[in-house]
Amino acid sequence: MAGKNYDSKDIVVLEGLDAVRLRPGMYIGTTGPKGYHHLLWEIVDNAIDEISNGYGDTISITLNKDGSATVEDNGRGIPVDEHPTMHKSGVEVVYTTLHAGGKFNNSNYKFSGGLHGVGASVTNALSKFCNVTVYKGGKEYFIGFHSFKDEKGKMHSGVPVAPLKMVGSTKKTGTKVTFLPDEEMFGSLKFNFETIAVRARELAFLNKGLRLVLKDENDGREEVFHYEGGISDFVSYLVEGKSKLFSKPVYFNAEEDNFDLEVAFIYTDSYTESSFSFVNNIPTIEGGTHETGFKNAFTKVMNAYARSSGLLKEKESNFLGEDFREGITCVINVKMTNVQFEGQTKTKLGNPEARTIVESLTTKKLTAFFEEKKNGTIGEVIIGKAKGAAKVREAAKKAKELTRAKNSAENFNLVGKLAAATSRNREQCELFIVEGDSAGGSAKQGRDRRFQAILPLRGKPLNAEKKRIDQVLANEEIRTIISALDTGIGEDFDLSSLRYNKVIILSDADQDGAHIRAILLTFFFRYMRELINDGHVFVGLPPLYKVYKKDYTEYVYSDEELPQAIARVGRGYSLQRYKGLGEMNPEQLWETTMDPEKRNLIQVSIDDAAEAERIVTTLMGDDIEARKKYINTYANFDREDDFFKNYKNG
Ligand code: 28G
Repeated sequence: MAGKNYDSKDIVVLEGLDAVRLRPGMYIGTTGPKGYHHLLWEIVDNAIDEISNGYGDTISITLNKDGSATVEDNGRGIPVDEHPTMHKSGVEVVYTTLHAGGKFNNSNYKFSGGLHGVGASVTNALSKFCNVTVYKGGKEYFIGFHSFKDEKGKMHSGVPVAPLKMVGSTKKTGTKVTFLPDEEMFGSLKFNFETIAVRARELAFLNKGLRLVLKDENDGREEVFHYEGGISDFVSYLVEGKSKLFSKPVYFNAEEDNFDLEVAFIYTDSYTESSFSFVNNIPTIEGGTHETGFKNAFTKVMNAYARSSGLLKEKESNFLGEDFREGITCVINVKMTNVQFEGQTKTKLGNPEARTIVESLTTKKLTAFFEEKKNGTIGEVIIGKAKGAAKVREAAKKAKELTRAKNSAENFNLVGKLAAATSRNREQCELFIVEGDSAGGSAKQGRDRRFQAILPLRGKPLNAEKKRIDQVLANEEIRTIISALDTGIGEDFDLSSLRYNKVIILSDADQDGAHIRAILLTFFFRYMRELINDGHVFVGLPPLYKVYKKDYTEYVYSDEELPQAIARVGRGYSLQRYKGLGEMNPEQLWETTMDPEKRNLIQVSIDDAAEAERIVTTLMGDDIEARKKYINTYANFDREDDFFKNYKNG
């Protein structure tokens, strides 16, 4: 490091690639689907870095027929000349040098300079093969890596097959990488087009102008993600199909010594806030200093505007930040160096300077925005929304206190519908929320009362998406659920008070049942999100058919399985189609849907908060056309969805 003194932070310890196979969790978190796709994102990240630096504009991701993936960019191409001390080509250095401890202990490795490309070696280490082609200076170069066991059975990870070789001439520049995750590490996992598309779209939103082409050679599918509007387009995408309070998102960007800020927001007629923030393309799910800085500035600027425009009188008190954020859909995008992540899932930005910089840049840009006369109506719309929110805030406070008063006579009555479990051991207790009184009755009789509690729902619970919190809490079905779980809601939510380890939604396998399920999930998503994030929410799958003969019965849970089941039962079978849970007697309900040994549960998860938000608002919002379109494109919503993770015999 010329012209610079070494200090301890510059010393990086290097390890062999075999370390990655010994402790994959250290480097990719898990060897499940997330970790599998992580191998791809490590490579794509490097391509994005190159393009962010101003070289090239296009990245293609191709899923090949042999299960491998190819990533190609049109940047400068990874350096091919010999590394001064390691005596290998730059490419080989990038693909075989591992930085000790792994990225999961060292989340600020990017945008910190000098470590460009550290993740590629992790992908190489966990791949069966990894082929790299570099187009540079009129030449095409190739190097292949592979992982294998030697005669003694010892593993060798990511070893070059031969040194980098010049293989031809070319006019283009860039890098192309093809790799196959090793089934030795990942079993039979495969790349998932949808999973990749969601993240690719997000990356295209976050990196304005970037063109991301996603192809699947297995079925010819191709999608191109390219947004000249960047996060402004992201916000429009998130509110697609919802009623907006003004036509296009407010957008601003600003920078200050090595710190880039970009913000876009719009308002809809909903009553909830949906903000998403990112740092260096990584979602900061737990928020952090950048979000705080933005919120502080936003509240200050809006209150100042409300005063100066006369919409807030002298004797009236300021609006709260939450008043201004009712109905907002907002994306905050930060690029900075030396990132520090904190929090339970390391998705909270900790850098104190991010708060002050975002706060001052936002204040400056937003103030200027509202000083422009043509933007006045937007300010007025936001303040109008805040006025309504502030009014309801007081009423809601009272309603909330009511649900918290655990011993009140009213709550006692509500919980009266609940058939409680006898066990006091919360770890093993389950709550079934069951559609309809008759199914509720069967569930009460069929259950194992030691650990299973039943809460029958009479009518449809209220759609939380369309209501303010005071109305949500006025709904009896919802209040019953809140009382039964005992966690409180919203900001008061306390997971440690949860009475049931599993909360299982049981509704009919028809449109009405799907609607009730969606309403309940929306409620949990809005007011008890941690319940979902911590893995407590499940959807129970009742059977669709019973195929039987005198002495033999099979229950069938999907249309696809029906022909095989019929074949297994054989000649002379009878077929019963279940239209609802209510058609099953208590024993059947236990056997097919409630018995932990036999039942099928889907664990509800939120893999991608922004996409989940879109699904929830699209499905539960007002725009019926958009909802129909969504349901038609994702026709399998009923049984399996990206939103749900299949979870057998949970
Ligand atoms: C297609 C799949 C993934 C990349 C570049 C370009 C440069 C680079 C990448 O440098 C720093 C230097 C040698 C190890 C930088 C090219 C400066 C000048 C680059 C990619 C560290 C890495 N010319 N494009 N890395 N090296 N694309 N796409 O990985 O010693 S990585």
